[in-house]
Amino acid sequence: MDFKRTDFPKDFIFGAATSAYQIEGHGFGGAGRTHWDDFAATPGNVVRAEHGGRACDHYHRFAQDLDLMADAGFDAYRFSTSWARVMPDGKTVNAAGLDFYDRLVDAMVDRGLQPWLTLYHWELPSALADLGGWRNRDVAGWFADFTQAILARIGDRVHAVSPINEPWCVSWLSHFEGHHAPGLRDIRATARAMHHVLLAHGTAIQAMRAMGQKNLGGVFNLEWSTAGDDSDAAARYDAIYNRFFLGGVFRKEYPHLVLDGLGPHLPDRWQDDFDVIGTPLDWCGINYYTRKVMAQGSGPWPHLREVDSPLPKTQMGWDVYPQGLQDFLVRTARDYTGDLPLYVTENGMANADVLEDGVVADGSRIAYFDAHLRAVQAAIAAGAPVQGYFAWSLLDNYEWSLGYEKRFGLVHVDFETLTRTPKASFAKFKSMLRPGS
Ligand code: IFM
Repeated sequence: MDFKRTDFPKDFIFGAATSAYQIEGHGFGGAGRTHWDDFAATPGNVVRAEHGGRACDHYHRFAQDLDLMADAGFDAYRFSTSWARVMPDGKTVNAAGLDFYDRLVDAMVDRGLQPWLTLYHWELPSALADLGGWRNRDVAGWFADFTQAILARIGDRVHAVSPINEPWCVSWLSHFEGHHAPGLRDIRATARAMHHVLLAHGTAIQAMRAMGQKNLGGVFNLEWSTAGDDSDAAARYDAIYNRFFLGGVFRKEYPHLVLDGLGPHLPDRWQDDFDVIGTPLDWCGINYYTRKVMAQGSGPWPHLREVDSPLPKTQMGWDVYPQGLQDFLVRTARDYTGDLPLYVTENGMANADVLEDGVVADGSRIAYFDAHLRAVQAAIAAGAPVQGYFAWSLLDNYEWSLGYEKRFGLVHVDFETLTRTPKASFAKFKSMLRPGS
């Protein structure tokens, strides 16, 4: 990973990303209960029933964490705001919550870091989950109110905004597979959540446009699917995971391979919502980690079966497949976004890191970043308008249902003492971004 800034286009930005519930410490500052607290409290849902109550204590240590961002020479910090911190019951403002994000954004600006805001990264207030959460169409209006409350306070200083991180995770992973809060396995709930998450995205974009907010985008997690047989299973997986969300936002259509299963369960007159869902954006963010090999399965729709793959794996058990990032960047521009700027808004790997004598030698993570940054260069050479790259994540943090065991950070966190130790991968970014420092 021996890049120079000049190996990337002029004005290409480098950043690192985090999210509120994963690092802040939700027990502090008057934040309300979230559906992740409920999910984690149910035995068996989360490794060791771990939750985000303290996490990395970023709530109190954010200055130190942003010093690390600046020390590495990053241009931008992608962070999120917790709905339940700002509105503990989902609707009423907690002044301490807004004050926290005000201080946080000031601290970014003071250090010369562009604040890249994600409004929602998964901590739905429990009070709204009780009203049906993402299954309830009213979520779009509640989310617009939250959006306005945040932007009225910090919108003057944020550089870019996206409403919702990874709509596939908010809907399919959480309502069909049951692996994330609220832990449902229900096709009807899934269809509604998938549609409503896009409706909420578009409603928030319109609310922000009305406030004069600039530089608005959407962030999609994409996972490549390789055919494991000669059926259309890989295309079905691709349609559910990737093309449903990109298609709704950029083409105002859902793929027929998804409608085959979800069509009967979508809300009435769903087609009428496409003008809101497809409200034009200023950029598109792609979160990319891995691929899967998919074949025809024998279970109910979507009849999918994952096939073992020979590729090297990360600590998550995910294939290392940088070609997928290159192909997604090129394909997204070609099929969905045209000349719109693309950003890799998350990319990174979990690794079983060991801290020894103050050093974390995470060579496999360095190799992962190296290969994926080369994939970005190849996509740019092929004409994809990629303008930035954010590593996931600045800190080791709460990896949702996998608790604190999976380490994605550039900076090691000791979850007993909360000591931060920059890893070798952090040093690599620093030598690229601040040569000779
Ligand atoms: O930790 C998550 C993050 O919250 C969303 N994108 C994927 C990361 C790794 O699983």
